[in-house]
Amino acid sequence: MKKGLVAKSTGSWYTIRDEDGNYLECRIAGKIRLDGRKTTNPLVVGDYVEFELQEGVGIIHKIQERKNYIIRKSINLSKQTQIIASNIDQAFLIATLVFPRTSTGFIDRFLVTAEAYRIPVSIVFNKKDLLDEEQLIQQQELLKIYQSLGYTCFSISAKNPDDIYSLRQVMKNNINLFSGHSGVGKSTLINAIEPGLSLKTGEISEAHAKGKHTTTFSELFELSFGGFIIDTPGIKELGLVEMQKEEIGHYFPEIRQYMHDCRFNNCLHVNEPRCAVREAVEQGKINSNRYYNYLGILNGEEMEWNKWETD
Ligand SMILES: Nc1nc2c(ncn2[C@@H]2O[C@H](COP(=O)(O)OP(=O)(O)OP(=O)(O)O)[C@@H](O)[C@H]2O)c(=O)[nH]1
Ligand SMILES: [Mg+2]
Ligand SMILES: [Zn+2]
Repeated sequence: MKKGLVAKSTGSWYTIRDEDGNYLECRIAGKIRLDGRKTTNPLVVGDYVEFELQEGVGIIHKIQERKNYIIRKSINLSKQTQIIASNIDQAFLIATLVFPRTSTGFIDRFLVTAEAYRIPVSIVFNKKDLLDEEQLIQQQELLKIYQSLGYTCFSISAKNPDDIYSLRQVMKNNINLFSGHSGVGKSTLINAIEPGLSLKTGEISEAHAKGKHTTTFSELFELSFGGFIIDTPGIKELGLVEMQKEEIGHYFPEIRQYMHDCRFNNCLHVNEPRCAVREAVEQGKINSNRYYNYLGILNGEEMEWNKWETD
């Protein structure tokens, strides 16, 4: 049996990278055992599989247990869950203040999802070249907040070679995931990082200042300087999956820091008496926008400023 890594999945066919670096088209054997969860996609980019060749076609017999994954639920429609990618060393959340706008609600949901599997996240604020003075100040403030929580942040433009150089340095020899809304520049950045790839990129719609979902399948690419990068389709919304209410606070580093001083050990930090987290919010030790986003996640709601309307 040969071993390989899922580089692309288009439904019934999978592109597998074998251990020698060759790419092969494969299908799943009828009897493969996948975990019981109902996801739209049984095998995902980043999965390690075992397969055999039968007349030039690979047949996948086994999937190795996933070290981690990023999973989401569509909030509006079917509530089906989808695994975006697995076995990631680090995730890059590509965000933009304008064209399109990424809300902090979306950022915080992404961070929570990644924290749940201890996937390190860097936040990459892209399209710096499009910001006016006031927006630059806003962005600096966001950077300060997230850096103080321990997240690596970048403020970059895909057009600036020095910025691309700094991204290459941190990506080297890792399996890196790029995620974020449509149109934030994921594929553009990957093209700049690895110029040979020539990935398709799309315009931003003038009317809505939103992307047009140019990338339609996740795909893993080799980096010539070492490691891999996974480009993904833009996501509109990020419904959280497999999370208990009591867990959510653990995935906010600043709430985690104060929660042990709450009077009740099952405190959800909403309106319980002697809640150390609320106290920290009142004293300005916890950013109130982050706290509101926590409440939004806790209530399972998209709060007004979190809303990401469909195109
Ligand atoms: N001005 C400016 N434009 C950028 C920058 N980065 C990307 N763009 C533009 O933004 C548009 C969308 O870029 P894409 O790379 O297609 O975005 P994406 O995140 O891959 O979008 P999906 O594949 O739809 O998820 C393109 O017109 C890019 O040229 C940047 O730093 N500055
Ligand atoms: Mg793209
Ligand atoms: Zn509390």
